[in-house]
Amino acid sequence: MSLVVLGAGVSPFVRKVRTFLAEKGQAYAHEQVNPFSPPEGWRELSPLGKIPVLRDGERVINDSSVICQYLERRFPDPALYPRDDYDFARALWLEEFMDGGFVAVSAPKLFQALVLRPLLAQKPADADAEANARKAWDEQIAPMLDYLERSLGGAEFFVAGRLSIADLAVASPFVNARHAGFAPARKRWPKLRAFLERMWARPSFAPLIAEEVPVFGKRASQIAD
Ligand SMILES: N[C@@H](CCC(=O)N[C@@H](CS)C(=O)NCC(=O)O)C(=O)O
Repeated sequence: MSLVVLGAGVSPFVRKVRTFLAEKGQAYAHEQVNPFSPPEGWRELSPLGKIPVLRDGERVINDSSVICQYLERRFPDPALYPRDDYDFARALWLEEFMDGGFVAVSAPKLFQALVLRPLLAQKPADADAEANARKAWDEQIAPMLDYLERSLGGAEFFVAGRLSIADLAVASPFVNARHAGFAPARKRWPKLRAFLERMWARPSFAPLIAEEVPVFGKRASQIAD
């Protein structure tokens, strides 16, 4: 297989690349790599030590955003970046909003605190971690959800009425929030919640989520409507 995605499947960035490849209809191999306990020689493939890495034959590409742009040029159909200049910029911005904004808060305060650390320690999250996560959701994340709700409006997709990198970049990190027991409440963010459910049901997302749930997704049943 000439395309290989390296990185733990539960990473929102790895998931972004895998759903991107699935939406392109491209077959690939996936190799689990834990960036905190990497295989020998990992830094030669990933100079910053991060996942994902894409191998395309002898070529090595780093960073999920760079990888997706590479894949777009390598496999132009179906296009997953808008053609119009402004739409293109909006799609890139939404990707950055999620990667640099949403993930920067939700990864440490929700997923790592409530799912990863308890898994590694083999004991449930303590009351402080629960309270910190709730506070982060209410104070830091809720305004981001308001922004996403407004940006989506009544549309099916975030940009230009069709699936793009923006939709994959938004839907992927919310899977980790879901694993941690958080999703936008239907009452306050109805459009965003319905969008996420549509995206997670797509053939690009559904099998990946199904793979992850038995290990990481036990708290998802706590999600209120
Ligand atoms: N901008 C990078 C971010 C990748 C990233 O932060 N990955 C995390 C896992 S979700 C990682 O590899 N962390 C290990 C580390 O920072 O040492 C991308 O989009 O690929």
